[in-house]
Amino acid sequence: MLNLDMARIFDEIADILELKGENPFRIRAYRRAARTIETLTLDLKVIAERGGVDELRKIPGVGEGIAKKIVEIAQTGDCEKHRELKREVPEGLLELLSIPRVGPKTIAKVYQELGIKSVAELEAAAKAHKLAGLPGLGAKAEENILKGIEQYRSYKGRALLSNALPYAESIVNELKKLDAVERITVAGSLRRMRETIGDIDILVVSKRPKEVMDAFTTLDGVEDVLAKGETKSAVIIRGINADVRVVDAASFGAAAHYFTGSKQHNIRIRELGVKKGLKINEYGVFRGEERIGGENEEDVFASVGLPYIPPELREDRGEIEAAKENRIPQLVEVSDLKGDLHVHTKWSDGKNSVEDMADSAIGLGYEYIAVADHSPAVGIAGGLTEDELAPRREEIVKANERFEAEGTQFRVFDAVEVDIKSDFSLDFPDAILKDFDVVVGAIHTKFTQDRETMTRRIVGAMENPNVDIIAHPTGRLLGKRDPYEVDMEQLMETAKETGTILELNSFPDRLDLNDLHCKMAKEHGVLVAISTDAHDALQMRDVIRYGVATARRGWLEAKDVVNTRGLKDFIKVLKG
Ligand code: DGT
Ligand code: CA
Ligand code: CA
Repeated sequence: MLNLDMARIFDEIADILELKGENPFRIRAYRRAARTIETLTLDLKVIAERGGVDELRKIPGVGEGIAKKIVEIAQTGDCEKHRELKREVPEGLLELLSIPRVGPKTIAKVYQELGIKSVAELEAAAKAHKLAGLPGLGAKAEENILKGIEQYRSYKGRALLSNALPYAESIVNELKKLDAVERITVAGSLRRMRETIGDIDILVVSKRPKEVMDAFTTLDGVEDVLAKGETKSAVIIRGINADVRVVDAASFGAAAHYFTGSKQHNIRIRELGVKKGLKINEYGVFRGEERIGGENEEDVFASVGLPYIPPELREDRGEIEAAKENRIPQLVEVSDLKGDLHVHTKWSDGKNSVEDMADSAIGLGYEYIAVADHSPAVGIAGGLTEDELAPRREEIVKANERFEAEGTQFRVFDAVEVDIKSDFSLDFPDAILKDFDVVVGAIHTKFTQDRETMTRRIVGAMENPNVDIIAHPTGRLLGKRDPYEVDMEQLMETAKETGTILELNSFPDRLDLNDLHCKMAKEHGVLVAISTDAHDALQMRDVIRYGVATARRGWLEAKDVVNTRGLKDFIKVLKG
């Protein structure tokens, strides 16, 4: 039982309560618990066993009711409340909740009125215009539902990187404990750190494959064994497909290269091999019958005269040409970062105080953070009112005085995430904006304006000399909301002209800028800020790896990322 499994149970409870139209506060309590649990690094099962309810209640967002359920889940694998709720709703209905643009109220309505309980039934009813007659739904809603279903299908079967990576790491850690395992690596899209993952691919070197496969197919969380053999086994683990292949030591590097992909990259490498009279496949590099390499991945690249290419670049997006010319970038790493330029505190919708966030950042080895709480328009996020600006500023000044007194080289920037409104104005007047150290502009409303209007909103914000950074520039939520229409080329040009930084938001369902946009930014000479948008101190630490992974997929080096600069150099980059 991993923390993530517990989070999944609480999310499902919240889902069902939503379908039943229950009290929003109860629903929010389960969701909050799920989000907290997801990012905990402590093992909840261990805390539950050792400290019980009392110890669990010390975790923020975990009240008595939730704590009791955690103990129950730790002991039995599930809780009665969850089982009881699941009995109340038909199987397919929960799946409908994953469709973007379709809320629980609509689902409850179409179920009660028309008995709809599957995606296919919902689609058929929308196409036959049977929904338009229901109270509160119209032709527009039908159109929206059909679009949502289309979007849902395009993501279906793919997991967010953040959902797959912890499971893959736990599989690798478990299997590593076996004496029978000599070498092990993840491969596939996961090793390339794609934003979504079709399945988890793992490679093992072992002389006793049966032991490895026995262990793999009986791991905690395995829901189904799809295939079990000495060279390949496949399971469904916590809703995600995972395969393990056992290969010979002499083939490990070749197999790692082959199964890491991408397919397009592999094809290019194989063609280079053919030109040199070599056969390159998952077993090794061969000249005629003779194996000339394949134990290590480097062998494969060396056989075609190339230096090692990091997995994140293997998409046939120019990496082979770059390798030929010895231009493979020195990709940015988490340890290069010196600050986080977008975090929230209790002053808006964050969980922690300014000082808590700062202390946590110091623990990460950072030299600065920008606490960028929301502006008033983002009401649901507890946006800052003008009255709150002075006391908040005072708290920030105090924190900075403490660091100075202690001789800690650290600075909290008084920042704001100011809403870029649909009428092109910013949510605070310039007279207020100019007093912030860092201003982060962002769109949170009216995502459906046309491309020209959306572009003008952002360009206008960049042209404001007070705005330093544009947050999550395309507004997408993976699996939930498409990016809004925007002229990215124009954004890049204006960012360059105005010296505006573009954010790469590290939240696993945002990753916005995406990998391709990062590469564009680099080519335009636009600086990228890899920020977390953390709403608590643990998130600040835990989600940054996803942003860095995306930056690496976008070819970014430390010099392309503004928050790799030390405090003094960073200040010089700010406007004004
Ligand atoms: P995914 O799982 O859809 O997120 O993407 P991948 O890239 O992990 O793809 P997957 O799991 O189907 O296969 C793993 C790797 O195996 C893939 O990246 C490249 C390699 N591979 C699979 N099929 C082929 C193929 O037909 N030709 C070549 N050259 N490579 C292949
Ligand atoms: Ca895969
Ligand atoms: Ca696979």
